Amino acid sequence: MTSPIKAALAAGESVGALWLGLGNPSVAEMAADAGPDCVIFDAQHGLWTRQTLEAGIGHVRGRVPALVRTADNTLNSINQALDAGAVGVIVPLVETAEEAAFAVAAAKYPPDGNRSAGGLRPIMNWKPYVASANSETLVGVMIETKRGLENARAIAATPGLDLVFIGTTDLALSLGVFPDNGPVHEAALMTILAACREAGIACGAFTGYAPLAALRRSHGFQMTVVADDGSLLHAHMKQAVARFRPGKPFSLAGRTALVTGANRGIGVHLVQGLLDHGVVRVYAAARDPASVNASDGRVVPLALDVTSSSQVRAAARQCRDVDLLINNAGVNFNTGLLVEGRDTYARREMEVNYFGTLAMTRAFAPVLKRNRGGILVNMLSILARQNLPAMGSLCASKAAALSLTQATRAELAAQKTHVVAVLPGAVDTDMTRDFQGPKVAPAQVAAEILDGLERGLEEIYPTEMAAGVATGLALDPQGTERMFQGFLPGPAVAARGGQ
Ligand code: 3PY
Ligand code: MG
Repeated sequence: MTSPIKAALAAGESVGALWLGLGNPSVAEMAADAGPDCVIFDAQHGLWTRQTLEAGIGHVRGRVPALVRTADNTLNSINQALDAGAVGVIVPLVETAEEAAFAVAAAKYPPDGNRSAGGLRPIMNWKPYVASANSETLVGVMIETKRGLENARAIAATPGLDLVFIGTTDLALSLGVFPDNGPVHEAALMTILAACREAGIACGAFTGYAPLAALRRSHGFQMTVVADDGSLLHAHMKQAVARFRPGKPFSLAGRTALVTGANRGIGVHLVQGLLDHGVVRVYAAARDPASVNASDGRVVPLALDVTSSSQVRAAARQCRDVDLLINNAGVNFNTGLLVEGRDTYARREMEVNYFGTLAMTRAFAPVLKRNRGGILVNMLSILARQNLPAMGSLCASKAAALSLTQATRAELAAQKTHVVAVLPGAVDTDMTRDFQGPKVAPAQVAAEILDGLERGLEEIYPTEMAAGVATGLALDPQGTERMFQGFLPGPAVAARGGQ
């Protein structure tokens, strides 16, 4: 038995653990497949039985080092974890040097300690196992109480101890600073870290998610937890349910809508869809109102360039009955950010997609307020959430507009305006002429948008592509970014634009 974890910690390296509490051996196998430095089976708060722990460790053994956070500081708990094949134990709630010495002794065979001989896995490889177990088994104790903190130096100096692992949540509870933690908690962590440094042993801290684990690593904590199975599953389940669950349903019938960019692309179909849903009027805005199809008497063509503040103000004065504003006008020059001589394109995209949306929002917020809050819809793109470098500046402008949408939702909540972000994938319009991948007909996208509006969604992801990317971003944001990086063509595609 070798313990690369013990060696790594002794060499001053940092390790990131996956924490397993669900008690499911198959989840342990998935955790090992993810390739962490080690996995920690939580036998204190986790759902492991002796049988499932034995099976779980069997699934990961030989691939990833398995540690067990024991149920408690007893001979039995520590022995059973090691008998199951763990390369080390982390013993909870240790408060004194005597308790730490008890844990060390329980993890070592005589004459060094009082571990009892037995267990299927040790016996399978009996003589070599016993010969190396005492020196290679990692023994860690958890400091996670005020009393443990007070005794940190004595605990860390316990002979045979390899690691102090801080139970950050219990420590916060014990110090009376849960859940905000703050400076008292931070100082306690640093005190324990310093005690471990003085004693020449490793110090770890429970973190629970990767960015915090990386931060703690930078502080010198050598063992952190990058994720735990229960929280991962629960968080993803919750957000999946929330994404699908409708909000307060809205009826489109009887509304007065204003759609910008109404003469082409999705805009044309939004206007038609709204008419089909029974709106009483649609102001169909375009820079050239003659280009708008006004064959239905409810369509009112409106001359509007969203980058012209005077035209935007005039529209808000004229269209005082609007209770559904769809900021659909947009421009895409299909250009990478660093393409020589394309600076004006990036500015133009910001002007239309971001500042145009902002101007319309400002001008129409009072109109919507007068009309019982109404609905404000911003046509963004899934590329607002993930940059596609081939059209890098378009994505930056859409990301800015998404951020604007979030702020708007908060600012207009008091006047009961329902603010919606629409984030479609590739739609078959003039703007995507150069895009070779699968594109969805704008009529279908418009129908998907109107369905989402009626269901009261705050974020609508039309097209299967957008739904897939949104899921990829939730599950694996870095993998999604790398995938999009791969779509960058050699020479920049020809520039095209249009509002
Ligand atoms: C704590 O934070 O208290 C722990 O024991 C980690 O699970
Ligand atoms: Mg704890």
